[in-house]
This record gives sequence, structure tokens and C-alpha cells, in this order.
Amino acid sequence: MVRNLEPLHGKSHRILVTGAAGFIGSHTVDRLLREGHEVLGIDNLSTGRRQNLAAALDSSRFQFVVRDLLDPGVMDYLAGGFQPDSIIHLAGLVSVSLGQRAPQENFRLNIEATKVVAESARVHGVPRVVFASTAAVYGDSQALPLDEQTNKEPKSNYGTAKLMSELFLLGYARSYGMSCICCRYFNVFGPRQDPGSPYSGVISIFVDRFLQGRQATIFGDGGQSRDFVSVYDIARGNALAATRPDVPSGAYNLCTGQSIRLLDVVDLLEREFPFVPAVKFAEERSGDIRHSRGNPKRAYATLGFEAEYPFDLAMRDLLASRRQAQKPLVPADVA
Ligand code: UD2
Repeated sequence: MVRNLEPLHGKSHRILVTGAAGFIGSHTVDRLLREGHEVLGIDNLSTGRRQNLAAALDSSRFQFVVRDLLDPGVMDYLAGGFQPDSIIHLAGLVSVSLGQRAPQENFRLNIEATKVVAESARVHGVPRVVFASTAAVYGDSQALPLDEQTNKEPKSNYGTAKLMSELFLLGYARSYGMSCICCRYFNVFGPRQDPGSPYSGVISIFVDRFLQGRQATIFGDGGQSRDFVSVYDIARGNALAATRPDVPSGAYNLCTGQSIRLLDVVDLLEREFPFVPAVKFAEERSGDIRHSRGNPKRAYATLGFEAEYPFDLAMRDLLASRRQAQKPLVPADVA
């Protein structure tokens, strides 16, 4: 029996977050705790970092379990014991190019894990599942801005697995009466996105390079554009998706509706760091999409979500947090 989304325990919801120690996961946990909810996080720490949860771990409303959700019985145990009002499923393989190199691992982490989450929700009557989907489901569609009805022809295993997970969850929603909200994130950026990985987002990589005084590389001519959205907006969107009553199951773009060219990102960084060597240009990446921009109307109308964090401000915030993290620790008696 699926319960209603009325929180079981007073006003605050009980929310189980998978991938809680990751980039988007940890910001989502922080947001939920700020809103007063009870949160149970699970992460196997393969790419997530405990340090991302430093603030959350101080909260008495947060519990954290280091386990792999694909281990038999784990999700059942957590969903049965915690009785969440919603599950936000963010755990997964997070890179398009890794998904191309390791297709089986991609399907295991991005489809099998979804099935386990959906089944634990069904068995334990969890009213809602929120799923981390992606703009990669649209492939190279030229129908800009991309709205949720646009043809979905993913170009990558990653996009395919996310689309299959969406279909699977929406089928569960129709069959078993739970609601499933699939959030299609566009190009998310912000603090805690690992700049060390070649699979990281371009902004994270560029900011890191400029801070270190190293030359950044643009693949292609820099005229490609993206709908860059702050991770703080995404965290708020996830919280809305998990707690707002009467949202119909379906897919929702979480995006700004604005496009920004890579050359504009570089311009902004060059103004901040005038002495860093000029960017170099290399061959365009195979499979690269030229332009991507989402239509945010459906998420606004139904979920009440609107990206609020202006790009320039979010960039300044990211720079400040990276600079802070870079500061050498000097003992007080030496300084
Ligand atoms: C992003 C997401 C992906 C998926 C997709 C949806 C990341 C890392 N990837 O892929 O998960 O959701 O959007 O459409 O967020 N670039 C450079 N120099 C660099 C790195 C990248 O020029 O050092 C270019 C790259 O060739 C591309 C653009 O920057 O044209 C954006 O690349 P990305 O890897 O940040 O993101 P994208 O859009 O390929």
C-alpha cells in the first residue's frame, strides 16, 4: 500500500538520499536539512566524499550509511527501517564518457540500481521517488529550447540508461500508484564538483586551471553553448520534487533556459585572472553536442521550480569557495 505524501511525522518529511556524498547529493542533503527535514543518506564513497557531508554530519536530523545500494537487502533494510516519505535517487555512474568506455558498468549503476530503488519503494509503500535524469536523454536534438516532449534519441550509453530508468520508474508509478519525478539536469556546476577528473564538468576544470595559473583547453572553437545551472538551484529543485504535494509523475527539465558559450565563460575567467596564459584550442570532442538549452516552463508551472542563481554570481561563489579551499594551512605561530 502506497502512503500519501503527507509527511508521516509532522511537518518535516523523511527523505532517503542515494549518492548522498556526491556533488549534487551533498548539496541536496544540505538543502533538505536547512528546510528542516529528516534525512538518511547512503553512499558507497566510490566517487562521493565524506568531506562533502562535513556540515550535514553535525546535524542530529542526518544519518549516513556507507554501503553499496546494490548489495542485496541494503535498500530494503533502509526503506523498511526509515519509512521515508520520498527517496531521492542520485547514485549512479556520473559521466557520459565513462559510460562509453564501460557500458556494462554504466547499465549496472544507472539501470540496475534504479530497479532496486523502485522495488524497495514499492515494497515499503514509499509515496514518491525523485530520479536524477539528464539532458543527455535528448541526444543532439536541434529543437531548442529542449522541452520535455522533444524527441529523445540519446547519443550515449549514459543517456540511454537514464532514459530507460525514467521509463521504468514511470511504469512503476502507473502500476503501483506511487509518484515518480524524473529531474533532467542540464549542465550543473558549483562547489564540490571534482575538478581532478577528466570527466568533470567544463566549468570545474576551467576554474581549477585558472586558479593554478595553468592554460585551459577549449575543444572546438568555443562557440558551443550550454545551459549552465547552479548546483544550489538543482538542490532546491530536488527538495521541491521530493516534498511538493500533487506533482504529476513525469519528466521535468531543471535548467535556466539561458545559454552561455564557452567563450563567455573564458572571458569571465580571463577578467578575474589576467595573467594566466590564453586558452588553447584543440580538436572538437567526438560526439560533442553544439548547443544545449532547456525549456524550464514545465518545471515552473508544475513543480514551482525556477533557477534563481544568476550565472555570474554562481561563478563568483565558486571561485571564492575554491580559493578558500586552496589556502595553505599555516600554523598560527608561524603566520
Ligand atoms: C554534460 C554532463 C553530462 C550530461 C550532458 C547532458 C558533465 C560533466 N557532463 O555533458 O553528464 O548531463 O551534459 O547533455 O556535467 N570542454 C572543453 N574543455 C574541457 C572540458 C570540456 O572545451 O576541458 C567542452 C566540451 O567539449 C563540451 C563543453 O565543454 O563542448 C561541455 O562539456 P562538459 O563535459 O562539461 O559537459 P557536456 O555538455 O558534454
